[in-house]
Amino acid sequence: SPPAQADWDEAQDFIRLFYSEHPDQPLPLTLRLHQVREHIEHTGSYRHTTDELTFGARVAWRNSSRCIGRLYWKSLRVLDRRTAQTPEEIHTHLCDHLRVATNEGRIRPVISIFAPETPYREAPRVWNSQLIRYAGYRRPDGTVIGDPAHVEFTEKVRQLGWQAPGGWFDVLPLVIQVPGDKPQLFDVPRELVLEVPIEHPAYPQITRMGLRWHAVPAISHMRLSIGGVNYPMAPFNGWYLGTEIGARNLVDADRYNLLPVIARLLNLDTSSETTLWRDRALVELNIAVLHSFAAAGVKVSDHHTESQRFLTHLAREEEQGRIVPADWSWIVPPISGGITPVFHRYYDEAEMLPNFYLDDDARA
Ligand code: HEM
Ligand code: NRG
Repeated sequence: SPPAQADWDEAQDFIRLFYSEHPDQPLPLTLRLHQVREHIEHTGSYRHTTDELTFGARVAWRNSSRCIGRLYWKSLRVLDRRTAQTPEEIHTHLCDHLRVATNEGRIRPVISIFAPETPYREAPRVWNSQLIRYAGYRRPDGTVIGDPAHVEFTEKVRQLGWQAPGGWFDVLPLVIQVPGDKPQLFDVPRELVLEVPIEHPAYPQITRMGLRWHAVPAISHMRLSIGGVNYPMAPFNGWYLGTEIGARNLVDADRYNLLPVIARLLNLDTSSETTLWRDRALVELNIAVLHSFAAAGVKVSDHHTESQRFLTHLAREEEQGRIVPADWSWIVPPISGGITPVFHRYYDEAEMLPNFYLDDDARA
C-alpha cells in the first residue's frame, strides 16, 4: 500500500520545535507553517529545508532511548542525499559516507539522508542492516562459519549472484533497490572497510585466534521519522562501544560464541560455573578489543567512560529543560553493569519525535 500522507500534527510539532530551538529564521513561523500545510494538502508531503533536515536528524539521535552515545548529538554530520536516484549514484554516496565517517580511524558521526517516501513515490532502500556486516554460512552439520546473525541475508545475496568467499569475516555486498526496479548488488570497496585485528596485550593465544572487527557501525535499516515525513534510507554511524564487539558480537551464543574457545586457550577451569570462567574469558576479550582499537588508531569507547558521558548529557539536557528519554535495559552495558553510574537510577521512558524506527519489513 502506498504510504499515507504526511501527518499535519507531526509536521506542525516539528516545525514549532525547530523554530523554538532556532529562532532566527528568515521566514516567520506562521508563514512556514502555512507553506507546509499547503504542500501536504496538494502533494501529500512537504520538503524539509536543509536546516530542518539537519536539525531533525540530530534530534532523532537525541531522542534515541537506546543510545548511550548521545552527548555528541549536535556534532552529527548530515549528508543531504535526497536527490540521488539510481543505484549507482546511491552506491557512490554510501561509499562517500564510509570515507567521511571512517576518517582513517578518527571516526565521525555521520548520517546520509536519501529520498523520503511520499504518497506518490516510494523511497530507495538498502537491504543490509548495516553498511558493513560479515557473512555467515551454514554447514551441513548445522554449525556456522562467519556471523550466524547474517546467514539468512547471506543466502539472499548468494541467490542474487554474490560469489561467497566462505570465510569467517567476509564483508557482505550492498543490496540497493530503487522504486520499480530489481535489487542490485554492489561490493563495498576493500579500501573503504577499515578493520581492526584483535590482539591481546598479554595473551598471544588470543591474538593468534585471528579475530577482527570492522571499525564503523553504520546502521542502515532504520527509518528516520521527521515531522511526519519518513526517510526509510538514512544510514547513520558513530563509533563502537567496546562491549558491543567484546561482550555481544563475538560472544553471544547465537553470534561468534567464543567464550568456550577462549577459556580453553587460557587454560581456565571450566568444570564448574562457580569458577566464573565465562566472566574471566569475557573480560580478557574486552581488554583485547579496546587494546586493539587503540593500537590501530581507531576510535572506540569503553563502557565506564561512555556511561559517565551519558550522565553528563543528562545533566546538560536537563539544564536546557529537556527530557532525556532512555531505556535502562539498553543503556546499561552488558558487562559490569553495576559498576557503571548509568545502572543506579531510572530514566524517563517517553517516546519522542523525531526518531529512528525499526520496521518489521521483509528486509533482513
Ligand atoms: C544504540 C553507542 C552514535 C543512534 C546504541 C547502542 C550503543 C550505542 C552501545 C546499543 C547497541 C546495542 O546494544 O546493540 C553509540 C556510540 C556512539 C553512537 C558510542 C558514538 C558517537 C549514534 C548515532 C546515532 C545513534 C550517530 C544516530 C544518528 C542509535 C540508535 C540506537 C543506538 C537509533 C538503537 C539501535 C537499535 O534499536 O537497534 N548506540 N551510539 N547512535 N544508537 Fe547509538
Ligand atoms: N550493536 C551493533 C551496533 C548498534 C549501534 N551501535 C553504535 N551505533 N555504536 C553492532 O554492530 O555491534 N553508532 O551509531 O555508533
